[in-house]
Amino acid sequence: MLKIVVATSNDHKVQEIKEILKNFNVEIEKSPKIVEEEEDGKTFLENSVKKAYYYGNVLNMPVVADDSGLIIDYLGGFPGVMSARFMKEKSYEEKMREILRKLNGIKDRSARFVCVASYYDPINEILISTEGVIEGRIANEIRGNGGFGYDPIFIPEGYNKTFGELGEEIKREISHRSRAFRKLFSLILKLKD
Ligand code: ITT
Repeated sequence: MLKIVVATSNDHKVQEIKEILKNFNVEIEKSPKIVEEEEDGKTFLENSVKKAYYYGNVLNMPVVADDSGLIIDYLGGFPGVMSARFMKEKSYEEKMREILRKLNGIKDRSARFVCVASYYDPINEILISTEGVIEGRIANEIRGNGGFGYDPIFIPEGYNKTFGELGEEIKREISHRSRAFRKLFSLILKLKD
């Protein structure tokens, strides 16, 4: 079975990626804690590749990394690549309240979650990146406590409930992360054939 380390410090991501890849015959492990380079890229792709390179080269083994975030059209794409760093010292409850405040009375609530997943194998010098997107809108209030991060204010297209209310199974079916990682692993497993 193929063993791959996930280059992240976010336990929620590891858990989601493990579940997403259940049927792929791969073993997913969380990376050991190593001090990470700053995520200062301007795009999800730049940050995702940076994480994969950094961890892959330090650990000298194949790794996958994910850079993701919430894009809100009315706010010009904010928080976007800043999703984790925006109001860094504050709780997600406070970050979500601030976003809801910025959108107070605004009709255009369109938004999307984006995930760029990267695989880097330093031994064979292989780099693959894939993108997954889930379109949706920002709710009028915080709803549900499932998932993590901004899940309680994001309503995916085709539903009337937030990711915080919909539960793991539905999120796993349709999320930006599952779309990116399913594509990534179909490509990785083709390489291994
Ligand atoms: P690593 O860099 O260590 O992987 P991180 O949490 O800092 O962990 P990112 O830099 O990719 O990860 O930031 C992504 C942020 O975007 C994350 O902290 C959430 O705030 C938000 N986000 C991404 N995917 C999400 C999801 O599925 N549900 C809710 N919020 C999400």
